[in-house]
Amino acid sequence: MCIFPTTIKHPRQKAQRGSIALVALTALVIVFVIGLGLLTLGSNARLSGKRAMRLGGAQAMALSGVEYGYWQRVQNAQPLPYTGSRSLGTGSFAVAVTDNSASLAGTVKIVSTGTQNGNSVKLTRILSASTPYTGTPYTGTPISLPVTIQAEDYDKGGEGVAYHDMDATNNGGQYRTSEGVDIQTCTDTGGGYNVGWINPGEWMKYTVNVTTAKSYVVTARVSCGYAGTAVGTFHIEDELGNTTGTIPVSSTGGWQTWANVTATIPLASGKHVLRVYCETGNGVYNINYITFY
Ligand SMILES: [Ca+2]
Ligand SMILES: [Ca+2]
Repeated sequence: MCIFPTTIKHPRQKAQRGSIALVALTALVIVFVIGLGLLTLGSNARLSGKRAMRLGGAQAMALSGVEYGYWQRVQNAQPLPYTGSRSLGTGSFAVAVTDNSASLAGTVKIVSTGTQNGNSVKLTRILSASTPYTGTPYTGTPISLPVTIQAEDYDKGGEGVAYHDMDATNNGGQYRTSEGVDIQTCTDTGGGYNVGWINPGEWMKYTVNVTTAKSYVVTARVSCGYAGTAVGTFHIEDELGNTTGTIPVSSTGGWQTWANVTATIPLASGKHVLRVYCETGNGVYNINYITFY
């Protein structure tokens, strides 16, 4: 019977072998071992779970540092070697990115080290450096945060690079008429334009420069003309992925009736490429602008 880990042994089991009342004692021993085994197994599982949880958290944070280093090098085109640090939750991780020519050409070696809850973590990863981000800021200069970003001022670089849109036509016919993002005239306070006809899986990127590292309050100026309970959702990503979490948009009473929805996004200082990503809702909402303060 092998229902217990092979490492669990009871010291009395050997001592009691060969006893006259073999059958009775064996039965007793079996019952005892089962009890002890269950206790030991449960205790080990709890301890392992706690250790795994703590170490897993630290490793995840170190991994985030690695991803950050990779992004700084590849997406943000930092020259090598790159060294930096990344604050993540309660931990801070040093990141070093160097050429990995010693092993494989066209790859970078990233080492992330830090501590969390007393655990020292060092993570080394080799990643390909073959896909740098080629989009550029709409005005030619990264948008400096804190600031208001107009939705229609997404980066230059075209479909699949600076944005993704389901069709190549600008269905609103305004502002950037040769591109696929759908832009129309906006009658919200301040005028200008808004992005509309937004479908799940569509996205826009914005190259920003963060001068003050902090958790920014994100306020998106949105509208939704559906009268019912239709709800669309989107989120904003940085190099570490979905950072704001899902932001829902419900009816505002009209396609040019505007309201604010808010979230938060922690950003380290330096250059970032933010991506506004539509999760759900076929043309359910418009976006005029998004503020980061
Ligand atoms: Ca379109
Ligand atoms: Ca706008």
